[in-house]
Amino acid sequence: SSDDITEVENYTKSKFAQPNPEYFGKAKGKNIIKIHLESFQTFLIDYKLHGEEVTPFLNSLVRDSDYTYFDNFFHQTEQGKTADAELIMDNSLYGLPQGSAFVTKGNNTYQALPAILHQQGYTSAVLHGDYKSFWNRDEIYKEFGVDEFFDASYYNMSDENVIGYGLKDKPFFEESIPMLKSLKQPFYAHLMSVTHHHPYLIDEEDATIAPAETGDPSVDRYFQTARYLDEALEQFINDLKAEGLYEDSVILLYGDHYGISDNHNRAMQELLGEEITSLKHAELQRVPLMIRVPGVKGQGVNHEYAGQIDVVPTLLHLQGIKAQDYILMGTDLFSKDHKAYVPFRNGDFMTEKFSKVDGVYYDNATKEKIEEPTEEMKKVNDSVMRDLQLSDKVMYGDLLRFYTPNDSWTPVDPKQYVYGKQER
Ligand code: GP9
Ligand code: MN
Repeated sequence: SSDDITEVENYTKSKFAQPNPEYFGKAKGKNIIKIHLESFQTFLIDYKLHGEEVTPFLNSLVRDSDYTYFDNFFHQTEQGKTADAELIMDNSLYGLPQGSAFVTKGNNTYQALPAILHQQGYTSAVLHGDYKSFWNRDEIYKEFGVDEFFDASYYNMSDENVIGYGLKDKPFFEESIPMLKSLKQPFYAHLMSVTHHHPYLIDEEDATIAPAETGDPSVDRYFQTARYLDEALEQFINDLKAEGLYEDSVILLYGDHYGISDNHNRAMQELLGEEITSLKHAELQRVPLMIRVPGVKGQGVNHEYAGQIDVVPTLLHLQGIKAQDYILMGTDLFSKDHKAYVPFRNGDFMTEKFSKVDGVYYDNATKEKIEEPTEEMKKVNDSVMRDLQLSDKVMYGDLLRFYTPNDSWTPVDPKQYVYGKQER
């Protein structure tokens, strides 16, 4: 009911983090190019296999003075995997404890980033080399207000172009360039790679690094598909530059979720040279976040503890849009008031100094279990529970139906959107 949404609104307003004036409005009117790094975990950054960098291009972005790289950024997904990452990163609401909200809450009302940006004159697009109905995208994107969905039907899906779940990353990024050029500017474009996906299949001619040698085949290939993605990205960034689409665009790269589950701890142990305890496994849930804002110097490596939930308020403030008008569970990464705790969907969490993993508190420095949590730990735990509980209330109750962000808000009309090439 509208009482319930008032409770949520009071909460999100109370945890609102004031924007940092050095960043507020700096990306107003700029194109936003958001790049999904499928199954990409942070441990790959600067990792060397057989004495070689696995992802030299992404490593170079970490050192590029235009970029800010968050090395303590975590995914917060559950069973919805990619779809959870998309939901969280476009809505600053959590996925559900079970199943995929994309599927079960695909007809809820949302006030998602594409719709918010639409109010500022933006066109939004998702580009992805799989078919539109996967994860129910073709339904929920309408609720998000995604203007164009370039799914597999727009790409050359011939046999030699496809492996695993869909189109190979190199042809995907290459064929995406004219689609980006066709968009009315400013645009918010979300490009989703897919080759670096379990079980990490790769054609021999695409493999430019030898597999690892743990004897666990999917783990061993994980490095080869990561290298392939890295090469595809380098090509894409070069193409954006050549087409004049790079210079004045925000570039954001993120990992959606882990690629190596805890079924592969033996192999991971061998690769990382340390035991994969429950705490270590939680620490491995880091995924990269890199952001480049034209005209703003990068910070190099930013060590703030943060999660996918924080991306929407960050982007809104870069646009000069007041994030407190919206129901958002995260806080702006560039704000000095950013809330530096990372809830996981099961109620565990991560902070710089301590964490809760499988319900047990740990001291991150000593790696020891903590029998009696401190007041500070209990406070973080309460905030985590509240975030998840109120987000669930919004999702299960479809509460954004009852919420009007501001006077100029026009609710999204899902009937206005049609996706897929054949139907046009
Ligand atoms: C498929 C792709 C994979 O379209 O996004 O989704 P995932 O299995 O990672 O959730
Ligand atoms: Mn995924």
